[in-house]
Amino acid sequence: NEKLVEPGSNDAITGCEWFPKHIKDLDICAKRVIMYGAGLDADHPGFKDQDYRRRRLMFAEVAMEHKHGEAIPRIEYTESERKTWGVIYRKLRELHKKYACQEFLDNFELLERHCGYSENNVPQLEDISKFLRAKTGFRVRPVAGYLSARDFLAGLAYRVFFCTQYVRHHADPFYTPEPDTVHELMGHMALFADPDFAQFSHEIGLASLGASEDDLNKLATLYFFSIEFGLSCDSHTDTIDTTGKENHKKQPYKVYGAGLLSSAGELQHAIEGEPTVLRFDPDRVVQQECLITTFQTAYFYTRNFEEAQQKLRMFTNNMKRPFVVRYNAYTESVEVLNNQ
Ligand code: NLE
Ligand code: FE2
Repeated sequence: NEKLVEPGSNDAITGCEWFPKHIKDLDICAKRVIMYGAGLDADHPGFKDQDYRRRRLMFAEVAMEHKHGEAIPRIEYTESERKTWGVIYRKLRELHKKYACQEFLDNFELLERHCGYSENNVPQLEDISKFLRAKTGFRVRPVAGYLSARDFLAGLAYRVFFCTQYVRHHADPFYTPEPDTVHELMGHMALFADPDFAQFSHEIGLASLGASEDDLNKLATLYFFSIEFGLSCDSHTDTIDTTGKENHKKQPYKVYGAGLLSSAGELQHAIEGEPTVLRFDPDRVVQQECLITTFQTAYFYTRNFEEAQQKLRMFTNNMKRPFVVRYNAYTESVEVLNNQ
């Protein structure tokens, strides 16, 4: 008696597109994988590797069978997977120390202390989920591949982050176009332990519930250029010349975006290369195209997460929805108000 809701279905309560009203409804979102999952595209480095494909099938099954409230199955990673993890871990930790923002570095140390993070061990989602819950109320659950932006962002409204559990193919350790557990664990997890960052993520999620197609795309773009590819810049060193031209060479940016912090290749490109770096102004950000198989050509920065939060709020306040949502943390559900 699985509940299935087709993507694009109308919502009985609001008349807008269906969205989860209770954290348990994320079981529906989690199943609607749109890319990769068990089947791999022909240009994926693991496409011709039969062992890798079999392995991915197993991960897809684990994710598809998972239900809200259950313990996340522990994975016994293979020697090859642990080796890939180790190679990336060593490389990234060096780069993190130079380029990651302080909140990331501090929380990463906690992950090393409490969640089994080390170059010799791929940490388990269940341990991280417990840790994050105690810090900010965030938790993770396994997912088989890419979800639609709508399903993915809905998770954030409930402080739930959908996490892949498989390891990228060993042929390409320093950049992968699809999320994998290295991206989630090395890139995302640390900042979900930061209260301001958690709040920012939660608010993007809430704004996405029942949003119009157009607004949803804008929110997905804001998510992309902050949580995935965001830079920060301490106020003391923030210098913008009067011509309004922002020169990244004057500004020692720090990185907080997970897509950068999990990719040695793109992290170096973002800081040592000469990409365009602009202020995170939502009206400008939403015009930028999200590139998912190549490095970004532009990145956006805020002074800190509080500023990102303020700017996001100004933006979402102007979004039109024929109802108001209120998150109830006691019942882990969303109340729909003033529905017209
Ligand atoms: N490009 C990232 C990496 O190689 O870790 C993954 C990005 C997933 C959105
Ligand atoms: Fe990600």
